[in-house]
Amino acid sequence: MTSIATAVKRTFDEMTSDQKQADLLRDTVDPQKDYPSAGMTTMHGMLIENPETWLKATDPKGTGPALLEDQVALEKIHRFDHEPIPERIVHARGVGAHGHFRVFDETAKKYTFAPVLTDPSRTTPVFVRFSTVQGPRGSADTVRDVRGFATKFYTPEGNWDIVGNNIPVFFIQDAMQFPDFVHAVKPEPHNEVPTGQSAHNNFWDFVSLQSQTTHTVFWVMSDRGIPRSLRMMQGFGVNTFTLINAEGERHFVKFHWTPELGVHSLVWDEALKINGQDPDYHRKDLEEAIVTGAYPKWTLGIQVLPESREHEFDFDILDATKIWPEELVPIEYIGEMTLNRCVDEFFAETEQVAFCTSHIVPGIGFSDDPLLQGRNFSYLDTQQSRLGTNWEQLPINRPVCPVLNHIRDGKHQSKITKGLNYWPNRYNTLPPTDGAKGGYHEYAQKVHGMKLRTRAPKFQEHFNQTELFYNSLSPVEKKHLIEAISFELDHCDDPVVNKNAILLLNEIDHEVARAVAINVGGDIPPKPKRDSHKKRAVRISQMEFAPEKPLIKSRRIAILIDDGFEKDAVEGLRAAMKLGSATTFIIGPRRGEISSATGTSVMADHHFEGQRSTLFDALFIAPGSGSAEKLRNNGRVIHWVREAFGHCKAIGALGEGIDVVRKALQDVEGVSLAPPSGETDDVTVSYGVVTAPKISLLSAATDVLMIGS
Ligand code: HDD
Repeated sequence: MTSIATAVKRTFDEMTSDQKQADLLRDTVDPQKDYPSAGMTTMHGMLIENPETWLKATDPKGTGPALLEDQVALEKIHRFDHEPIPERIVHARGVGAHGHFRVFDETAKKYTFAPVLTDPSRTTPVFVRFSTVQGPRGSADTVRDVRGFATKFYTPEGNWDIVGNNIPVFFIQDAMQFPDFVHAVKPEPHNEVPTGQSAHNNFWDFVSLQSQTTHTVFWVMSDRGIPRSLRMMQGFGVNTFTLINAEGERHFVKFHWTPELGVHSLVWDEALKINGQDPDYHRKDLEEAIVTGAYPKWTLGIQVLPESREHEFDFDILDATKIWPEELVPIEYIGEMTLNRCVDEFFAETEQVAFCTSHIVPGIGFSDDPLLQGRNFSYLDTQQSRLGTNWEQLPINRPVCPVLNHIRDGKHQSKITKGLNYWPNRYNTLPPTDGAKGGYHEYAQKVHGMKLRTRAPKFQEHFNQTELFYNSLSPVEKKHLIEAISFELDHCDDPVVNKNAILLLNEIDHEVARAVAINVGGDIPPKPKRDSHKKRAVRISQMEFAPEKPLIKSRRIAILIDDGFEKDAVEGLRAAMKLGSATTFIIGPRRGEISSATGTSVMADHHFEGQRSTLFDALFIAPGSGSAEKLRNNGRVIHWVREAFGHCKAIGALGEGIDVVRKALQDVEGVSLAPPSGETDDVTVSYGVVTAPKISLLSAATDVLMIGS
């Protein structure tokens, strides 16, 4: 058997500059590599003779009762029975990845002395977990929901967690209401329906009675609630935190993650279909991007306000249902995060990772945001019940710096600490560290007041920013929002709920209320008393997040072929797409070799029935008369093209492939299938024209078709 020493050696050989990865390797075992000739053992290390058959009291025929004395069998079954741990009460379904964070320069030094935000020579390892909120662990990825975006920075000063979402505001202002809100959005208690959806009576009942929820409800009902990819969404810390600089001054701060690829969404019909076609769509998308080297990236931005400006606005800056509009408080972009490594084992890493808003490092502080104050308790508490007392010792959770204190024992204690377990002690071991030497020094905030269960006056206003959000959307985004609310209310069969919801919508925008009422058969409310302010804000519409230089990086392009296709055209397209870091997939009549017109063949990645157009960003129909003829007469292929067209995807075709598109779309009103004039080296991918690297093959062709928006 290969010795433990070999495993240890591998650990050190494989150490990387990523401190956290090196740390995790201490606990990572790869039996195939580390113990190639070892045999299976019990949990106490004894070699097992037969892991397949329970010990029996047999008769000569080999049958007989199983014996309870079989310790190997008992251990196997016992450990299996105890595999599940409580799933997260919210954000149960998630996917995680490793990466790193680096600041560009010392911009943030004005505000904080935290090296993670100010030292450009530092590379901080991170672990990010994305999640949906409502559904259980086994629910689908593309449901309409808020997405969690939680980041753990492993810094030498301790772990720092930003436990954020892809939406900058939250449903409620005070943590005391969280259990009610979660009970309302979760499946209804009598029948545990619906899974992964907010389209039900209880959710809309709660929100229609709580106008503070409207701002976030509008964000979720917009296209933000159905992201195309976890890599194409923003992240927000949501709560207001504070930064403390070397001079001891405090600033309020909001954290923003902005994706390199822009902000993109599915259309609702796609989202619904993908839920069934590939419930793991977002998980696989993240893995595919990392494995193919199209590493997801976000810049970290901060919105900062000195203490002196706290009361300057018509909203309270500590109210988590409000944004700080960028016109009022511009964002400073200070660093970049890259995700570049998938997990080795889902349970040990993604399931056991535990985030806490209370995990901060010197130079960063909390604020009196009442939602944050409650969160700081809840996360700590929930990890105890999910993972047990010593959850911070789990490899994915432990910091890269030493953890030294007099806290001891508890279930599953895995550290053996020598010496005394109390402070003060006669040896002066582990003395407290002064703020000047790096100890966490609490900011001397002035506190005075009465003990009251109350909310600050500006917390009472709930509609201005909801309207601001709606006004700032593009016409198509507004249309989607109205359709989304109409879908949700269609699933609420209690007339009281519908009536209240429509009345609440009316407070925000009469036209929205009217349109929804017509769709769901409700009464059209009279014009509201509140005067609309008609204001708009920048960078609310996701259309405003297109990258400066459009990208096709990581986009999935399906190339439809059949026997007799033109191989040069397909290979040329694939090469060109690869240059732009897009991924191409050959879809054919079978998953196997497909012969080209010249006799050579290519392997199809999938067959027409194995995948659907919904799973790709663009389609290309290969030229070649034999291929086109078969494709044209294949109902499923015609459906691929029509469906992709319906979802506003780019469709490209060359030569005879154009006839396939022509046939699929012949009866679609307003579609002109004339080849485009002029430049032909533009490749259009959904949600924006994207210039691909010059595709000489396409340019040289006489007959080229590109449709898309
Ligand atoms: Fe929370 C999980 C984000 C309000 C209580 N929350 C959780 C996760 C994210 C958020 C991303 C998943 C973390 C992971 O991947 O493990 N939560 C938010 C945001 C909020 C918010 C952005 C508003 C600003 N949460 C919030 C409140 C409470 C909680 C007000 C309770 C008072 N949240 C929890 C929790 C969870 C959680 C019950 C479940 C699992 C966990 O913590 O680790 O404690």
